[in-house]
Amino acid sequence: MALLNILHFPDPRLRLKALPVEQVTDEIRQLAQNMLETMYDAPGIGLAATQVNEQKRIIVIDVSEDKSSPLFLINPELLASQGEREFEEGCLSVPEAYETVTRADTIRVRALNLQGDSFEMDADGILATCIQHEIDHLEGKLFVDYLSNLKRQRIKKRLEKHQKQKL
Ligand code: GNR
Ligand code: NI
Repeated sequence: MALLNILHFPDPRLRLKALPVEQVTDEIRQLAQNMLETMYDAPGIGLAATQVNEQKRIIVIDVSEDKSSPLFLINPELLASQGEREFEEGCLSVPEAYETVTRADTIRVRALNLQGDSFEMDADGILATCIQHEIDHLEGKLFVDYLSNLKRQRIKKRLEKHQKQKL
C-alpha cells in the first residue's frame, strides 16, 4: 500500500480526460487500493484517478462514517439521472474551498468492479453527488467550473499563492 500525491487546481493535468481501463489487472487493483488509502488518509469521501495523475477511468468512494463501505467504480457510465439537489461541495484538489453545486438528485450508474464484472447501481443523496463529482474529474472537470468566473478566479489566485510558497 502507498499514499499517492494529490494534484491541486489549477494544475493542467487535472484537465486531462481519463482513458477507459481495458482490463482489470492486478496493477489496476493495486492502483485502486492505493487510491482508497490516499482518500481515507486525506480524508475524503471520493477520489478519481485523474487527481493522482493517472489518466484511467477509476473512482473510489466511501461515504460511510467508519470506512466500512468502500466502492470501486471502473469505467463508470451515468445511465440515468433525475431531479436536482444542491450540495455544499469540496474537493481534495481544491483545498479549503466549499461552494454549493446543483446536480442530479438520483442517478443510475454502470461500472466494472475490481473483479472486472459489470454491475449497475442506483444512488441518491451524498453518494449521488459524490459519484457525479468523481465522473466529472475523469472528464477533466472540477466543481469550481460550476461557479462564477469571479469565485473561480479568487480560488485560483489563493491556491497559486499557496503553491508558490511551497516552491
Ligand atoms: O471529500 C470530498 N467531499 C465531497 C463533499 C461534497 C461533494 C463532493 C465531495 S468529493 C471530495 C473528495 C474529492 O475531491 N473527490 O474528487
Ligand atoms: Ni474532487
